[in-house]
Amino acid sequence: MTLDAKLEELRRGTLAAFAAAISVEELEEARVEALGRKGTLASISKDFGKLSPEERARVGKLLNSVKQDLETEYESKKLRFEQTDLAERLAKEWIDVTLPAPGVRPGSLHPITQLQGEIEDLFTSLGFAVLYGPEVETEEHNFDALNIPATHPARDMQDTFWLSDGQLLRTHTSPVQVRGMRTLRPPLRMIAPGRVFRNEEVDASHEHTFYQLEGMMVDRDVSVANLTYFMKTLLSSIFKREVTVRLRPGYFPFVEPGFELDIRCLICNGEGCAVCKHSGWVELLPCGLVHPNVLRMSSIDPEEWGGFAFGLGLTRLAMMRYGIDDIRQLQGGDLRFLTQF
Ligand code: FA5
Repeated sequence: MTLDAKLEELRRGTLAAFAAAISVEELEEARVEALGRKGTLASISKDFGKLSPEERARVGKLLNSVKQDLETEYESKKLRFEQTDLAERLAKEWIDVTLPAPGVRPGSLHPITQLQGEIEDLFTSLGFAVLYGPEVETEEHNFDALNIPATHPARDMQDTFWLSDGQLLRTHTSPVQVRGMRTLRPPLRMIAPGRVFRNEEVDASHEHTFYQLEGMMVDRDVSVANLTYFMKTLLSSIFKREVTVRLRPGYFPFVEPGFELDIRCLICNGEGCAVCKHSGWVELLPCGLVHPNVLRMSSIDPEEWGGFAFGLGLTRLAMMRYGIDDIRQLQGGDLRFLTQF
């Protein structure tokens, strides 16, 4: 076989081997075999001495072109292997930097707990004690001692979960007023945050289990002016902005006179939405002056002492404060939602 033929054979054979290589190792093997120090090209070169000077120049050109072709093809295939390899590694090592870091995630307080803490701090600074009554209550504390005897139609206002032993799940935090009056004795200032239960149809603003915060002050010469002062102080501290409020007459057997303090809906700015039932107002804070019968039933003389009381809807207040348009979000325990606060 002539040297020309051997060189053409080497070019064809090696290009085919490069094309067939499925790994860098195979590619390298084919390169060493063709272009290595002891490779085919090196051994062909040994026969150069036998050629005439003209032939040597011609075949030398051919040899250089074969060598260059093979080296170029080798480099480009090697580069392709490296790129594929890199792409695979990147795909494998890809990380989502928006995912939470592994390990223990820090907990956070439920928005209602945060709000409760703030109100406790505020009222403590105003000289109020913080009381926590039981969730399972007696009928006497929840109703009778609050001027709601068994036959009173006001019992129907709070559809109650009764227990088989005659006790009940408290329907409001007002029974803690009774416990407070009986243990602290006047003059007294107390608040009582806690969970309450009603047999309610659940919707965007009603839950069967929700939170209230009761407040009570019993002293000499307590008037609606004192009540208004504390309510304004409370709302401006919570909302840290101007809120529009209105006082309506409201009926609760344990206060006289009784009021409903509504705030203009902060979800829709009063335009109407599911939370305010399209009225523009949200009922937040029933309140009033303590009924003389209630004082009497806790052995406090209404001739000497008077008081005010309020029952804040803590869950609804959290909705207004954080712009939450469905009460079920607060009760659902979904951490994706709750950890935003
Ligand atoms: C009472 O529970 C009275 N004990 C409040 C009171 C205390 C009046 C002291 C006077 C003096 P009412 O049923 O309106 O009242 O509930 C008080 C607040 O709890 C409401 O204004 C509302 O914000 C909230 N609330 C009532 N029902 C629900 C419910 N199903 N889901 C969420 N919040 C509710």
